Amino acid sequence: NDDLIQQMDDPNQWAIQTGDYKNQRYSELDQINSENVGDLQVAWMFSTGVLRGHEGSPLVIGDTMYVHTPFPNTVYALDLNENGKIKWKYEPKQDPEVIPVMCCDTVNRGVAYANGKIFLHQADTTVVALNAESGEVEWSVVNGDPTKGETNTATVLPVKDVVIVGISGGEFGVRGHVTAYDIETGEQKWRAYSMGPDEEMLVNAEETTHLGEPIGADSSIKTWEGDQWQIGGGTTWGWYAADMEENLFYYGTGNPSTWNPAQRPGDNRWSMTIMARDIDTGEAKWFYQMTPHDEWDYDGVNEMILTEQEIDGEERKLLTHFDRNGIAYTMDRVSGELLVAEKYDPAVNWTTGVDMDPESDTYGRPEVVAQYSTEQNGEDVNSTGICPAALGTKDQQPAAYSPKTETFYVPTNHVCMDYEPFRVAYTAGQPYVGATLAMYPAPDSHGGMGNFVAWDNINGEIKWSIPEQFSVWSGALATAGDVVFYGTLEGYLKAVDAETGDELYRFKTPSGIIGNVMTYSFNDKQYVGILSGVGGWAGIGLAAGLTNPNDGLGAVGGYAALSDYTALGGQLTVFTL
Ligand code: PQQ
Repeated sequence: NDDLIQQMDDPNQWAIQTGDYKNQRYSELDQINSENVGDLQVAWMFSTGVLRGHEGSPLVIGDTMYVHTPFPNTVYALDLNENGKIKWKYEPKQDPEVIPVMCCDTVNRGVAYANGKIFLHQADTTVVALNAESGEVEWSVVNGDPTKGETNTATVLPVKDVVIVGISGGEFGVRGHVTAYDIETGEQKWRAYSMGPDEEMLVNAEETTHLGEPIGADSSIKTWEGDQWQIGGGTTWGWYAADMEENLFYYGTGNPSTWNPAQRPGDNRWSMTIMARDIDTGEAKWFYQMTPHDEWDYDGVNEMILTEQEIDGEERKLLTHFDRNGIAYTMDRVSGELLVAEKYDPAVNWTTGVDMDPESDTYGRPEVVAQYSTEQNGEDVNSTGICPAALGTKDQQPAAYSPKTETFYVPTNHVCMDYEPFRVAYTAGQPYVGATLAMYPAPDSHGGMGNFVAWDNINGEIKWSIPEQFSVWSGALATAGDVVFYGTLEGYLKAVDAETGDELYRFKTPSGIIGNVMTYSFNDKQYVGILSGVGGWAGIGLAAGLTNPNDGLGAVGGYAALSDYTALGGQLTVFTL
């Protein structure tokens, strides 16, 4: 896909949600830098007309900015020549019945661009290709069935001649999959399930590996009781990365369904797994299951950040992943070898760490601390004080990487939980959760529920950490100007020094920020853009008007104080010097 690659290589554009195929969220622009970022001013604002959680970011292609909204997933094309005058608007007609089957707010992580088209993956799983100039629908295809709890919140990955798309619904017993559609026609090219029979997973018993060993025949169904894999979760609602040289794309799979682990004995493969697959065929090259037989809802879908760095004196192609389970993994992305696995929040207590001895029977597995298990010998156990909470040390909010500082900038949660599993029966389209949760700040944190962490992925160490009152639910941006940006749930856009973490700028936007900071340049002037609009899982109390502390899968109580700081809104703020 030469058009998209050209746009991604041009730092004046913001052509893909993740910054580039490597998910680095790094910009070469340096007009705004650590010396002058304190002088930022608001250039213009735009109200999206929608009030729930605004994730993702706008794209900029040439003189046009593309802005999306949560459900109903309106897309605006804005003219940068006229401070955001509306060129066209696309308003999908979607059945509001999809709203109650979205687990964690009606968010959408943004549109994608390629070959003169804007791709929108709607909440109801309709994938639409819009003409980027006119907004006309060029093709549309339906990827799932909301009456069975299949929905979408993720962006799509346009790569080569396909768009690769995922699916949500792990809280409804949806069996996850990734699907490739032809970029020009929408025709389905292949689909790979996260679990089930080998042919449906697009795996090869001898050639697909797990930590260097072939996975063998029936690697998934052997790890489930009966046909539970058919409602096994492992949904694919996170971010996707691609390495064109290796012809591979990377993503992670979500929690096994139900949240009650006693109900699904076994390792529940391949939920909670990093997957490397061939872009053309979908065939799996390697897997790594981070949390076998999950007992805490630590979905493995967070972004995979691709870098080339020296490790043990050797230049390698790496993949770094900050998992919900509180461990940051550094892997060789060609072979799938595990190189580093360390906690990126010292509060993490459910595991003592990952077995790094390749000779050991439990190589690559986290050692679970019995006290924080939610199941013993097939029986439910109520556990208290588990860190992190189900929303993880980090959720979908993507980190950034600066090749200048060789540092990862990680928005994190610092939240713990009580977890009470209960028996649940599967009914299509009904919640299949099976646990009651309470969430609260980690005990050592003086009430702080988040940190903005600078991470060294080679040594597996925190460089510095900025405490935040609430979880940092916004995606970070690093720039060649040695500035790192992120948003806060109270609504601040913050800029910090890439080396020291010293705060250089803050501005309070009209609503809490769960969007991702982006930057672009137009007529030789650098701009920074951010969507405000509180919501997502952390902000679900405000977004959906819930007040019972256990509602919103336990998040309502944990984040109750947010309503003292911010209220609903949906707006884009664009800054410049
Ligand atoms: N979505 C958010 C958010 O946007 O704030 C947070 C979460 C989701 C989670 O923590 C989830 O576990 C989650 N799980 C699924 C799933 O299992 O299918 C989907 C989603 C989603 O689509 O947003 C979330």
